[in-house]
Amino acid sequence: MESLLKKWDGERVVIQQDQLTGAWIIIAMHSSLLGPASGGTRMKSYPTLTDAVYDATRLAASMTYKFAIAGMARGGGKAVIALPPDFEPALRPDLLRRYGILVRQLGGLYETGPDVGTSPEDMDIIAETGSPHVFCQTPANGGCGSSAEATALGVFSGLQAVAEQCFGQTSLANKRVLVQGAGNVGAPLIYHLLEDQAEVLFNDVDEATIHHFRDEVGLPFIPEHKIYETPCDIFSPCALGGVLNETTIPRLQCQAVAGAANNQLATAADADRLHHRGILYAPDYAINVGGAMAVVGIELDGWDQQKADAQVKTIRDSLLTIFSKAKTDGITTEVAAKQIVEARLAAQQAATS
Ligand code: PPY
Repeated sequence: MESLLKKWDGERVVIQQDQLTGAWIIIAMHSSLLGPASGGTRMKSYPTLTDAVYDATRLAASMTYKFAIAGMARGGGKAVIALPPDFEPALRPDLLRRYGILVRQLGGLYETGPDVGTSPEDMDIIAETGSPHVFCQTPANGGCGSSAEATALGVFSGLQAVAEQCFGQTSLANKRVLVQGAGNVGAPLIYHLLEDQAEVLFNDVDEATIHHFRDEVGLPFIPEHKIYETPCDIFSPCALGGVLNETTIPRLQCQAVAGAANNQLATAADADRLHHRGILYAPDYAINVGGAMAVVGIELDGWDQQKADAQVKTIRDSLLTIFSKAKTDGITTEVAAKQIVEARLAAQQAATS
């Protein structure tokens, strides 16, 4: 844990044990340079506390990069509520309220929203004690609700950039896209792709989701063990992170990887592995920022839906800029995106110091 925190370049981490449930609450605040550290609350079980802290710190750094690449005045943060394996669901609302108290005590240093394992309904509960630092409450509570549709629209716009870069076409028509994870973001993404005449293949682990897309929509279902070697034009990871690693990358049979999942690369070296295989990679934080953009724009800057959609669609241009910089400079897309982010952070640092 000590070496993990020493290596991390963020500002602070707050760790609190919830005595009544045995859950650990970890709030990682990576950067407040562009604005208050903001990002969702992930709620799940982890093998160890160190795994949970690792996830929170890495995800918080991604939020800094997301907001910076999208030109939003927000900093990066993320919270993890690491549940004990035998967690009793009836204790969940009170756990969320105690978490809300901690968020409010931080006084705006960290602002939260939904992530894997939490919903707009959970944000309503957190806001009972954590208000006003809670995004994405339900519309009934005055919030903008789920950001999944906006994330999917942004990923779709990113896929259009990939189609332009790789295949010289502005639509996804006739391109074979394998979507890994047809959940909150993957499902609306699949519908955008179908509307654009793409050929969609999918994988999921949830029986009802598999039934829907395989039997009702009629899409080919790719089982878990065949995902990485299934030939496709674009592989789109929309489930959990770490799927691009030294064992999966050599198996890929695609021209590009572009999807919604956070932290898709297991390590920094995996960007080089993709590059050496000639596979175009859309940096995850650049392509999946649509939800965060829409939420912040709508709830803080008063954007209407039309404005939010238009802004989210600028992800296409942002990716084309990254692809072109990578090509010109002979660097990976991951490094190109990182350089753009670092230049923006450095400019802000210079302006404020
Ligand atoms: C993400 O994009 O991963 C988020 O965490 C979205 C978000 C953005 C701002 C506040 C809360 C959640």
